[in-house]
Amino acid sequence: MTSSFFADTAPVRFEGPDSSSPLAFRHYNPDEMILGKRMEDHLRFAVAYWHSFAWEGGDPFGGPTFERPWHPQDDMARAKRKADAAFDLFDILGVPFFCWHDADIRPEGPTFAASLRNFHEIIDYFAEKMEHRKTGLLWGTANMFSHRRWMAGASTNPDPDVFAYAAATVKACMDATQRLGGQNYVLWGGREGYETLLNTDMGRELDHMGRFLNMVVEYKHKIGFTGTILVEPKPQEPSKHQYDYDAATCYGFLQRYGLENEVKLNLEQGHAILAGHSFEHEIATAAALGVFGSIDMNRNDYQSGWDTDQFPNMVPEVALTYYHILKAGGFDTGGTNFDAKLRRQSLDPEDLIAAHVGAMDVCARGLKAAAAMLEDGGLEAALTARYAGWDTPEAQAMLESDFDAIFDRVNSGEIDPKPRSGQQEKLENYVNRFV
Ligand code: XLS
Ligand code: NI
Ligand code: NI
Repeated sequence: MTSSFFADTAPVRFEGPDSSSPLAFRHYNPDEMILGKRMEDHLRFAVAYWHSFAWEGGDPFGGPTFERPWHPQDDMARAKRKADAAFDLFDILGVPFFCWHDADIRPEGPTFAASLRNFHEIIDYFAEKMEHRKTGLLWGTANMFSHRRWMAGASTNPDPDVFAYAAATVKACMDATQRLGGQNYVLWGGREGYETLLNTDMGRELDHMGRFLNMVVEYKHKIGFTGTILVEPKPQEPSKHQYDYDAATCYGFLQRYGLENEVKLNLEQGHAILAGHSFEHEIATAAALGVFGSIDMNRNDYQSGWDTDQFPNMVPEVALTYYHILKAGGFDTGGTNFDAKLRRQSLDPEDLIAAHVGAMDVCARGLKAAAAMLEDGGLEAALTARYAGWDTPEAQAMLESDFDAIFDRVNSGEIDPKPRSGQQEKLENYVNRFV
C-alpha cells in the first residue's frame, strides 16, 4: 500500500458462492480452469482510470460529488497521489490490467510540450510501479474530446491545425502505450461526427479520418508496436452522430480505407444499446467479419437514452456476451475493461471496490454459464441441425450455379420449401438452464 485512500483494505479473496462477506469474490476464482484455461486468462479484467479516478461525480445538472485527496486535478503531486490510489485498487482487486487516456493521468499544461512533460513524468511513475506488480496495461488512448480544442472533432476537424494536434497527441500516447507494454491501442471518436449537417462536409471528414487511421497503423509498424489497434464504435453522445456508429458501420469504414486486416474493434455494452443493438449482436457481427478485438464491459440504462456506464449486474446478458466471445475463440490481446462508473451518490472508497468486485463476479458467472453451454453443445447442435440442408452437395452446387439453373429446378417442382420451426422458445428455455 502506498496511499491510505483505501484504508489499507486487504486484497479481495475468492471465498466461494456461500460467502456473505461484502468484499469477497463468490465466483471470480482466477486459477479455476474453464475450458482448459485459467479464469483470469479468459476474462483479462482491466480497471478504467477515467471513471474510477478522474471522474469527479459531476453530471449535466450538477458539479462534483466526490471529494478525493487528488482534487483538484491540476497539479503533478496530486496526479501522483491519484496514481498511488489507483495502483492500490489494482492490488486490492488483483486485476491483471488497467487502461487510461492521457488526460486522466496528467494535468494539462499551458502548451503541448508542457502537457507532454507531465505525461512523461506520470508514465515513468507508472513504469516504476509496474515493475513490481503483475498489473499490466490493456490499452492506452488519447482523450480527444474533453478540451475545447476538440469541440469540432479531432482528425475530422475543419481546422487542419487540430488534425496536426491530434496526430502529435496520438503519437505520444502510442509511444507511452508501447513503453508500458500495452497490449492494444484504442481510438474512440466521441467528437468524430457532427452536431449538424448544415456545417459539415461528411465526405471530406471521412477521408481525413481514414487517412488519420492509416497514419496510426503506419506509425504502429514504424515503431514495431506489437499490440492491436482498436476502434471503439458508438452511435452518438457527445456528438449528435458519430461516424463509428456500430460494428457494421466501422467494418465498412475500415474496408473503404484498406484497414480491415489492420484494425479490430473494442465493443462496449452501453454503446451497443445506444445503437439499438444487443451487446451480443455487436460481438457476433465483429466476429463474423473477423474484427473482434476487445470489450468495454458495462451496463446501460434501458430507459434513459444516455451512456450511463453502470457496472454490469445481469448474469443472463453477460452469459450471452461471453458465449459469443468464446465462440469467436476468446480474447487474444483484448480483455474485459470495466468502462463503468459509480453512481454519483456512491461516495465511499469502499463503493469503488465493491462495484468492481460485483462486476468481476457477474462476469465470472457469465463466463462459467457460457462455457457450460458450449461444453453441453445444445445451441451449437441446434444451429448445425438448422443449417443441415446446406451440407448437401446439391445446396453447395447451387452456390456455384446461376439464376437460370436454379429457376429450372424450382419451376420443375424439384424444389418446394417446407417451413420448419425456429424453436426460439425452446432455445430460450435451454439458455435459462445455465444462467
Ligand atoms: C465513451 C467511451 C470511452 C472510450 C475510451 O463513451 O466509452 O470511455 O472507451 O475513450
Ligand atoms: Ni462509453
Ligand atoms: Ni468505452
